[in-house]
Amino acid sequence: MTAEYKVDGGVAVITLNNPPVNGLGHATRSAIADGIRRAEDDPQVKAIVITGAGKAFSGGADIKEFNTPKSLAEPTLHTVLNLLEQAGKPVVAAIHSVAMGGGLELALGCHYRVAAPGAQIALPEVKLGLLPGAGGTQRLPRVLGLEMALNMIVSGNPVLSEKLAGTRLFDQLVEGDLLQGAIAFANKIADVRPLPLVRDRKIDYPDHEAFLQFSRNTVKAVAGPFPAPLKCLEAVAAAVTSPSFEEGLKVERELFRALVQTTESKALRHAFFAERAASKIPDVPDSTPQRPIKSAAIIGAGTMGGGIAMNFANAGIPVKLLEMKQEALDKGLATIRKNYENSMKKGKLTQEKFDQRMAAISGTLDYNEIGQADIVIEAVFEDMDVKQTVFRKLDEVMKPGAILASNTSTLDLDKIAAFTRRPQDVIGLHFFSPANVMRLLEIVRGAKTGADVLATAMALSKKIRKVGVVSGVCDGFIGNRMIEQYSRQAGFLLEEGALPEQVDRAIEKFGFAMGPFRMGDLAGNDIGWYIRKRRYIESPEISYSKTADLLCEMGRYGQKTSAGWYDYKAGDRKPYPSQVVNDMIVKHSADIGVERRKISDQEIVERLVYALVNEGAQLLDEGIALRASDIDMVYLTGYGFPLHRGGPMLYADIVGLPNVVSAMEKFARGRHGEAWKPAPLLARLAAEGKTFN
Ligand code: T1G
Repeated sequence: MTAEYKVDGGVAVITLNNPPVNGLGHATRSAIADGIRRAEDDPQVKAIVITGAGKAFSGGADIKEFNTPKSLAEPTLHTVLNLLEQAGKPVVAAIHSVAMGGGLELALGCHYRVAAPGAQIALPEVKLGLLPGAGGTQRLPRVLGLEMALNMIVSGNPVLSEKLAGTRLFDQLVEGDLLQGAIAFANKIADVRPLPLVRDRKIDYPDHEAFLQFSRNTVKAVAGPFPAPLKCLEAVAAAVTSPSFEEGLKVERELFRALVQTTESKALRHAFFAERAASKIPDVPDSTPQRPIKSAAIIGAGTMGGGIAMNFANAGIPVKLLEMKQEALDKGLATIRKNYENSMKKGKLTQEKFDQRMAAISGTLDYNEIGQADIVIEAVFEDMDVKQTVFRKLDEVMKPGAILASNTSTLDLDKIAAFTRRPQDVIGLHFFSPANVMRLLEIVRGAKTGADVLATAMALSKKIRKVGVVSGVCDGFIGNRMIEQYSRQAGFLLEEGALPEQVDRAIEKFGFAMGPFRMGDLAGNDIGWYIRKRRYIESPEISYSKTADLLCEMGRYGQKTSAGWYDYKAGDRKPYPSQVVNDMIVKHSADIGVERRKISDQEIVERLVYALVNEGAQLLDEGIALRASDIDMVYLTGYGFPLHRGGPMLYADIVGLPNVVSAMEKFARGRHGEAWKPAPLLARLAAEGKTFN
């Protein structure tokens, strides 16, 4: 049973005990129902207290049960709530730490609620593409009022229990021992009748229609592709417009059922679990010892080095930046200061935090001053000779046990580790620009990287608020290896008839934050050019469109040269289609004898996204990526893949792998068809009617 029952004096105590957060799974719901029945049948019992063991009162419905028969098996949460409201003895919820979703709804079905301060109170279902499906949209407005309840439900954000102390949500705030306080409260109200029910309370809000209409417009404006926020609003509206509580509950149930089936909700639930699954490394258990990270050093104070340093300062870890020349160091520190000043101007950073963070960052020109750092991250030029010089030096100066990390985005980490006498201490920490903003951190595991170094890096990623995803060593790791195939298709599409603005518009309509050509202009087209030049030598068999090279030969590197795939005007980052570039593209098609044709947006999206899916499957086959959901996390947090589609691999699952493979077979009959050979895993899963996730 995942709830304990004991009687303390005349009070029955039901303690939820379903680690890690007392998710209201079927076994827990059954145990609560049993506890209520036992308490009802015991004449010694005058009152009932429900509380949670461990780190939560309850984190809500057990989302691991969603879309499985268990989530609908009796007793459902509705049934448990009916048992609570029909009990003949008072039930007191004793809340601490976390009361979220179904957990808060459970408490709202009790007659009374007492809380410890500091508890996170929320109905976060909207963040999973859902709405509170166990009466939360009907009961919360009855204790907090229409506006506060609507804000909490549409935003899904937690509010601390002490902030709600003065409302009807909590009958008492308990300092000190919560259970003792709750039992004392239960004894005090044991004989009070009638038993108060939240459902019987009225919501008085004069002219609620005007407020609801205003709220609808506001929510519509910010909901984007997600249906849940507006459905949340309609459910809360039903609390004030329905003729009875039961009617309102019916509206909530219908809206919930509609949402739980949406692909947007499946995508959000998938992302929720994918983020947590990514921190699990199969052969590195949670018990693996970690190395303490109390200080850091960064080699290189450029864009990446500065951004990386900010992550450490933000997490309160002192960090020292090393540069070769004073002016480069000064420039790097000045850039960091400016970034923090901008955040302060936007009200995102207090002066106190600004001072703390700036105090945590220092600079030096002397390698000997960084020797005692627990971790050093190299963020210098992407060239193996430069990496060799730096890692040889680090091997000399860093204390034994220091972690030596490289921020390399494509180079062979095993080669870099071999520049040192301590390959077990070497790891890749691939940040994404801007490093202080992008949440993705590819943690590149070298052949010799120690398990403790890996465990430390994963824990560090959480501490600096990144999503750490483990990658094996290959050219481009996970993200860049896949974007390579995406970029190849983008180039071929130009040769066959599309223009940059059509490709970007099509994929941005699909939901990408930015299409490949706008992205190239932002990141710098010369970066890809430099990598392709290396590729032409290393892997001459791989064909690329020449358009990107021709563009660079025209000196059009992108925004940094005020001209790239698009034209730019001074002081304006808006991309304008470029006649010069489009003429170059059309001429190039003629030069290579390709007859341009009209290409549909659908073909553009399929070729760009399925190129990612196929390479992702290849990465799984090779063991570079541990799981499909890791690949989805890489794309959701590092490449602007639309969250409402859940990542390339989930998107392929939802489209259906056989459909993906048949589209690829069509492309395989076209130009550069060799690029469309299905990865063995993809072909196998499609043939077996299975999915990646
Ligand atoms: N069900 C099952 N497992 C859950 C869970 C849940 N509701 N919430 C968290 N976990 C797991 C999580 O996967 C991880 O597992 C571990 O707990 C620690 O989580 C009817 C239908 C509660 C604030 O949306 O916001 O109720 O990786 O790393 O930082 O209306 O988890 O260890 O194996 O996040 O301390 C609504 C979601 C559900 C709450 C704790 N509830 N959870 O944060 O730990 S829908 C939520 C959170 C619902 C009803 C509807 C956070 C947390 P593992 P963690 P944390």
